[in-house]
Order: sequence, then C-alpha cells, then structure tokens
Amino acid sequence: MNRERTLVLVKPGAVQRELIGEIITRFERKGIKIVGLKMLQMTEELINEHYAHLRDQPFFTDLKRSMMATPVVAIALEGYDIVKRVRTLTGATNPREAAPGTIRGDYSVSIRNNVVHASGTIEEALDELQRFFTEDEMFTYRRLNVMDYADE
Ligand code: IDP
Ligand code: MG
Repeated sequence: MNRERTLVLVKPGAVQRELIGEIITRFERKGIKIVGLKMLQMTEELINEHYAHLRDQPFFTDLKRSMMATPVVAIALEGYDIVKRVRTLTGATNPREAAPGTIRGDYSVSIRNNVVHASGTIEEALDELQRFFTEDEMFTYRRLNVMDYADE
C-alpha cells in the first residue's frame, strides 16, 4: 500500500455542463484529499504531450478540439493506492460501459466527452502532475478530523 498522488482533469464537456462542483464533491465526499486545484486552458502542445499515445487515432483531431473548447479544472489527489482508486471511481473509458455509481457511468454517454481524465498508472500520474502543476501549486497539510481518514 503506497501513498501516491494522481491527476484528475474536469474536461471541457463537464465544465460546459456545470459539473465542476459535482465532480469535486465526489472526491471530497469519499474522503479523498485534494492537494492541488486549478483552472487552465489546454494548448495544442499540452494535448499532444498528454494524449501522445492517441496521436495516430482517427478521433485525435476531434478530441483535441473538445479538450480546448473551454478551460479544464486540474485536481491533484493524494492517498494510499490513489491512482487505482480514482480510476475505479472514474469508471470505464466508454461511459456506456462504465458502471452506475462511477463518475463516467453517472454523468455521460459520450466516449469523447467522458467528463473526466484520471491518470492510468503511477508512472503516468507522476508525469502528468509535473505537466499540470508546479511543485508549489501542490500542498502538504493535515485535515482536522484526521482520525476519520484511512489516508492519513
Ligand atoms: P482513459 O481516459 O480512460 O485513460 P485513454 O485510452 O487514455 O482512456 O483515452 C484518452 C481519452 O481519449 C478518453 O478519455 C476519451 O476522451 C478519448 N477517446 C478514447 N477512445 C476514443 C474513441 O474511440 N473515440 C473518441 N474518443 C476517444
Ligand atoms: Mg489514459
């Protein structure tokens, strides 16, 4: 069991649908610790890096356009096994297949506009956090009701 950090992005489709608060609330209600939070506009260069593994896909141009349609909200989360746990809460890439109760399962039916991004592996999370946050934009702090949280 390792204490890790991971990246979530609230994608433009969710920003347009006014779901930013809902998505942040999912993680807060679960008891997951937010250690970084910011709004930013993705650039073509940033998307080329972030989705480098999809560059040859036929849907890449559309994906790029939809990722730049509005600013995104980047969230850094911390906890034990957090990368895997956040992927579980996020649900399958295709929201039509994502289980009810997951963020994608509850809020979307479109694979391109699948509401959120979440890092897939620990290595990916390390890379992605560096891409979206500077060191001083991520924080170390203790929550007040620390006894309630298995993560601390
Ligand atoms: P992930 O977001 O679950 O990690 P990836 O395979 O890394 O899934 O794909 C990144 C993003 O690219 C997806 O979240 C989705 O927005 C988009 N995407 C993946 N496959 C398709 C597709 O077949 N059509 C359109 N968009 C896709
Ligand atoms: Mg991925």
